[in-house]
Amino acid sequence: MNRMIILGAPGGGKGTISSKIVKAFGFKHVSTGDILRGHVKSSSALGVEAKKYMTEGKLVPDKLVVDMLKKEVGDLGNSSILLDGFPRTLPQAEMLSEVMAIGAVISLKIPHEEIMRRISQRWIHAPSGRVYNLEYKPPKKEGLDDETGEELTQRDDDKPGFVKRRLEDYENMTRPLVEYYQGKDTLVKEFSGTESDVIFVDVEKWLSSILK
Ligand code: G5P
Ligand code: MG
Repeated sequence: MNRMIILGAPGGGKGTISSKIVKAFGFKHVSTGDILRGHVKSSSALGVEAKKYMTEGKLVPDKLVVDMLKKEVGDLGNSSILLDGFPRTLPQAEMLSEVMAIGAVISLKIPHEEIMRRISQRWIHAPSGRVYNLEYKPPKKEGLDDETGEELTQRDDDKPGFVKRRLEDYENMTRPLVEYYQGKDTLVKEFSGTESDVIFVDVEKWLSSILK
């Protein structure tokens, strides 16, 4: 039970709820989006390739992401892992099953209108992946990261046209994974709502009951 996935549409609060799970249950948070943005920032070979897709909100090819993930989790030994943003397609899920057994899946179901509103207000600290929202979680000083004081930026793929495409890809390619895992020996629980703090109360209860 020490390997979990958090699934949910772009802007659905995966990162926000993951950081609460990490604090409460001590999982290591592995977000493929954050890792990919790190590669783009450092202009590694992978970053240069991934950028072509990411800036337009398209999924990065499966093989690139799977190889990256294998490297990332290979260094983590037996620690508890929470995968955020991976797997995103059926082939990724199949490849993941060869690397680790998934004990539980948290699936977030958030209305798309709420997501469009949130994303327009999102600012991030790119080096750490810390996420802010002008309305929900504003930085202490406008435009600056709370911990380092460095500048916050907006994500290229948060432009409204790209967000629409990301939501469609989620429905077509990622959401079917809920059924995929329901058909396996994996606990799957769906959480719906519009407020991450409220949703987390239920997530925490559920995790406390299954992680006993
Ligand atoms: P990412 O980085 O995985 P997405 O698109 O799946 O990107 P994203 O946008 O990071 O997901 P999230 O983590 O689900 O969203 O949501 P979040 O950041 O916590 O919350 C969104 C905003 O809402 C924030 O500003 C937050 O503060 C605010 N918020 C949260 N809760 C509330 C609330 O209750 N109320 C309010 N008002 N606001 C709230 O992937 C990026 C790209 O990387 C590539 C793809 O190109 C992808 O598009 N990629 C992959 N490609 C292929 N395969 C993979 N496995 C890939 N993984 C990444
Ligand atoms: Mg995220």
